[in-house]
Amino acid sequence: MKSERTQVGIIGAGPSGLLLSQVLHLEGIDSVILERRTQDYVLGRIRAGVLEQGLADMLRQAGVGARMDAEGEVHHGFDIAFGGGRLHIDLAGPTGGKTVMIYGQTEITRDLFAARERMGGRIVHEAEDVTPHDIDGDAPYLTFSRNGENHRLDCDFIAGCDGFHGVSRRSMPADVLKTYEKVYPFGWLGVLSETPPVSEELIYASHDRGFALCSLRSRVLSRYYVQCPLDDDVANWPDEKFWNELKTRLPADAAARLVTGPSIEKSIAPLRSFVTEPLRHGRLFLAGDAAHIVPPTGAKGLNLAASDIFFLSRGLIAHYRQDDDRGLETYSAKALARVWKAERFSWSMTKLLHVFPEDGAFDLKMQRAELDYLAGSSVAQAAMAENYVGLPYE
Ligand code: RFL
Ligand code: PHB
Repeated sequence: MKSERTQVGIIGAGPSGLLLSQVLHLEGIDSVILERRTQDYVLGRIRAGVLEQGLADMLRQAGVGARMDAEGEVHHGFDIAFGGGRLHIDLAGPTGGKTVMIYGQTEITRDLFAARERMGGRIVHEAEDVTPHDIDGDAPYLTFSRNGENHRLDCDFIAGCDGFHGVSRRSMPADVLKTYEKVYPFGWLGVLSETPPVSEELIYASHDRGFALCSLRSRVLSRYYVQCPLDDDVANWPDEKFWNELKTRLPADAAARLVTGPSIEKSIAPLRSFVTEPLRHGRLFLAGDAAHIVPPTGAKGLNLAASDIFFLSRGLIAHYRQDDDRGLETYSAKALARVWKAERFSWSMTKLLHVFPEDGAFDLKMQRAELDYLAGSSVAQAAMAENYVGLPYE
């Protein structure tokens, strides 16, 4: 058994784990990341694209904001299309100038990997059977195997940043955890294509055939989604069929302008709301998708991972710098307070814009009344903008 020691053992090299490791490093705190996959695999996942200002600021402070600021796009609003018309939601006006940044999670991850490498950060890829031990005691450790060899990593704390299917959450005693979950009866079929985006800003479209979203990564890279049945398969969606379905669900002017092309990525993501409480047991802390999932409609998943890392890193820094454990003790409550508000927003956006197979005539009238109310109320639009740009970190 090969042994080593670090201050914070991090499971998972997604955005949560990488950002935590980077922030801690800048404060002189040592960490090791154990990741199950290869770097290429992690970078091949196409996920989030909308960053709140809080996340963008964290990346800048962590020294990984330069490419985002050069290549990302600042968006001041987005459109909601319904009933043949379009409603513009202004973000900056009602929020004192707050905006969102359009920059792909893949690029954030790439920037963080590069920074960690430059600064000599230790990331163990293809770490198998990662297992936390003695999280209740003062000397926790992780075991894993790599290339058939067994390893042990001793640490002061363990950060579970290993996503929804990771091992961290399962390592907490079952009688300590309480989970809350809602699974939606549909998924999102996403397509990435090297075509100019149909619109400068995002369009969220509510249509009788189901929801559709026009998003982008750059002026030459578009990201589109359509709501699809939960048990659907990408094999059922040749490009031609996808583009036709998307056009049907978009307002006529956008459909007419849409530039189509071969898809370079196509995948289906199920929609789920999920929260586990608490986020800490002993010396194991959960952060990001390991602890909570939101349906992507509110664009909050990655942003919640960032606020978790903000609270957790502050707690760890105060522990090592000032011998002050209050931040670690309040981590779970502080992070969860923000998580639940984003859960509410993501759930309400999902309810507002999707076709729910079980909905009757009354539910459809309620959904339409909600959209009409939003269209006629600057107060409702301001509330949507306030949530979309992201609620404060404290
Ligand atoms: P991740 O990204 O899942 O990373 C977890 C890492 O842990 C590794 N791992 C393990 N390593 C070692 N041992 C184990 N046993 C392990 N098990 C897992 C995994 O290989 C992986 O590398 O979680 P993290 O870091 O918490 O980041 C969360 C975000 O990825 C996620 O919340 C967002 O992508 C959600 N999301 C969006 N969020 C936004 O804020 N804005 C958006 O616009 C947005 N759009 C989206 C999204 C998610 C989507 N999908 C596919 C779920 C759009 C989509 C389609
Ligand atoms: C994306 O660009 O992938 C994206 C944008 C907005 C969302 C969800 C996903 O609400």
